[in-house]
Amino acid sequence: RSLEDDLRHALASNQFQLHYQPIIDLASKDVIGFEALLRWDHPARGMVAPQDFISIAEEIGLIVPIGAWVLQQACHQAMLWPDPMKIAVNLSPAQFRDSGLFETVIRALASSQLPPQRLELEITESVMLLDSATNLRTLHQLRALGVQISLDDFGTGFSSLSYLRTFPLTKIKIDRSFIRDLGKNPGCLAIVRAILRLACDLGMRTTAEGIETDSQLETLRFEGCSEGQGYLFGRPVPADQTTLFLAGQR
Ligand code: G
Ligand code: G
Ligand code: MN
Ligand code: NA
Repeated sequence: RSLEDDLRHALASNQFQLHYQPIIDLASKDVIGFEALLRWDHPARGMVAPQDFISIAEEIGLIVPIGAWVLQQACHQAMLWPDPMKIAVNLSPAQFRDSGLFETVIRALASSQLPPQRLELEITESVMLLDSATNLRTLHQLRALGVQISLDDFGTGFSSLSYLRTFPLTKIKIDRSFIRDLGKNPGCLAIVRAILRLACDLGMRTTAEGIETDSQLETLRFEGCSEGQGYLFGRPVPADQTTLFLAGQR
């Protein structure tokens, strides 16, 4: 059977799991939340990575029910962490093409009782480029609830900077390609500085993705980046291991 056929049965067969990667406040080094990352435990192939199935799920419309499951699961998990620990959930542009996205978020918040301020939705630049009027309205509705909106993988897409002003974003996540070469390539430092300055002046928080070394961490703290994520702090782990990150503090 094809991966596509298997994907159609994966949700009902409970083959999806969420892993959680810690997000750190760079000033205090406290864990302030986690990003939920989808995993598919395929009965024959083992763990299938998101890049190998998300695009298929998008093409055949399955990302809508899968995305709804992710939101439910992530919000319920976040309720097991101390308030105000946050949960970040990735949204695919295809979920915006479905008119039920706002209702889906409302349902996940209502059934979990998670305060909306503790939910961060990660969107990519393509959400601002395509159907931007409709998506802008949906994002304003979500912001009005108190839900936070992060722009993921920033710097790699094709959007214009003017979207940063028009869209109700609360955070910019700097793509890990800029962090990787921070110490080697002076151009990367220049770009990271410019993004941090821009985000600060627009009143947004910043997360640096893919921090792997102490030297990257120190540079980003010095430059005023608010939050960080990466293997230096922790890899994505199953839900039951998130408490280990939290036990270490307070
Ligand atoms: O851990 P990593 O390989 O998990 O994730 C790879 C990519 O898959 C990330 O860029 C992320 O945006 C995407 N991704 C992970 N989980 C989800 C999810 O629940 N929904 C969507 N739409 N994308 C996800
Ligand atoms: O695009 P998004 O940021 O949502 O994807 C997160 C992806 O980045 C996941 O695949 C996750 O496993 C990966 N990731 C997280 N931290 C690091 C890191 O420090 N180094 C590298 N190479 N990948 C990372
Ligand atoms: Mn992300
Ligand atoms: Na990213």
